[in-house]
Amino acid sequence: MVILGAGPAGLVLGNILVDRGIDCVVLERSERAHVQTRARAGFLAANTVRVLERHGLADGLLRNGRAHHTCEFRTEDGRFRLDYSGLGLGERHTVYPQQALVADLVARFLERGGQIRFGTEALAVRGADGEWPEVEVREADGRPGRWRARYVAGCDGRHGAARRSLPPGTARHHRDLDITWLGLLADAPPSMDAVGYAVHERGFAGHMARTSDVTRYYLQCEPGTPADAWSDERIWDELDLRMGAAKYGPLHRGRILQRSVVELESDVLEPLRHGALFLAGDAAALISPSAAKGANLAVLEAELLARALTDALTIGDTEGLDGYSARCLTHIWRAQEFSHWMIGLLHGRSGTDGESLFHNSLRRARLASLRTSRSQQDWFAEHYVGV
Ligand code: RFL
Repeated sequence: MVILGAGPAGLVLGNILVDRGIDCVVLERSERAHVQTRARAGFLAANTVRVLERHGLADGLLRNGRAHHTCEFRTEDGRFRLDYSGLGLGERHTVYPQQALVADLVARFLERGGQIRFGTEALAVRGADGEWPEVEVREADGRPGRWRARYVAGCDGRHGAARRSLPPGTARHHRDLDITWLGLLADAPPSMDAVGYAVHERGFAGHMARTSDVTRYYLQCEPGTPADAWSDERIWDELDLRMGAAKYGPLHRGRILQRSVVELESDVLEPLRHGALFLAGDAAALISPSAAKGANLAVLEAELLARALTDALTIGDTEGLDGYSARCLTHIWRAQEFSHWMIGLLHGRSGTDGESLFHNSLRRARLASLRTSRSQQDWFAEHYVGV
């Protein structure tokens, strides 16, 4: 078995397969130090934690992760909090930085006897419609190479080789939202004990804890804004303004450790199987980070694929592989639906034309329902923390 990519999808898949005695190699373009320090997600859904626990992959997050169950909306009509552990299915998130999870998964995979080829870039998957597909690679020493396997899992993200190797005619459902965020990692403790969502006429601002010393912030900006366009001071002033620091208390400031431009964009490939090539994680579908679903879907899909591959490779039962794409797509589309609902909730429009005014009034009504309707809050909680 060849797995492309050592992110959450590829590493969960690899860990489960190796644990079941299936020989597999992970080909990863980057170096180990890079994948173990790449800060991205942090909010793991209850189901994700259950999957990781089931396969002996949750020691680190159970030891060092922190339970999280409240979000706070700050709007033109005041602020309100939802404790989602008391709503919907009564579940909560575990906050654990994605890079820490990846480091745990790499260590466990190697302990279990798995092989990871860091610095090895997959270039193309050939012959996926045959029995033994091949992956063409550039090895760590720069030389070309080939890996053959009974199956290939494309867990190499949105720009990976798996997507590039799909046959013509693969459907790509795509939506570009024309909304841009600055994704910021601040060397500062969280400023509140909740995820903060500020809906402001100047744009969206978000606050999400990562560790006791590091906090993620998002700041909506004009599309095309370069990551370094704003000074640290301007960033903090703008966050203060949008999050209503004058009214609700100042934010804990600190050095901005990392900044990236996040274009809100979603896509889903269909189907997720092409012969012996299977897609999982961001390679299968890209989901904007507004509802923190990407890493959670990656883990869920990895478990489904691992089960199906184990049945195929150990007892020759291919029913799971045949149903893999349809099963995952059901989860993916539900997550996309909720993520787009969140995008509509969190972003206003700046124009004064009829369309913008209508959008902003709908958004306000949606927030009012969420503030006052228990059934709406239950619905929100179930989808917010679930995958
Ligand atoms: P990854 O993590 O991108 O891993 C793919 C791996 O493949 C490697 N690769 C290749 N290797 C070999 N050959 C090639 N040709 C290759 N091309 C790429 C890459 O180096 C990499 O190591 O994909 P995976 O495993 O599918 O996991 C998906 C998640 O990483 C992603 O969905 C989340 O980070 C999204 N996301 C969030 N998801 C959540 O569930 N909760 C969150 O709170 C959350 N916050 C976020 C996020 C994504 C963000 N960014 C990246 C926009 C916050 C941010 C800022």
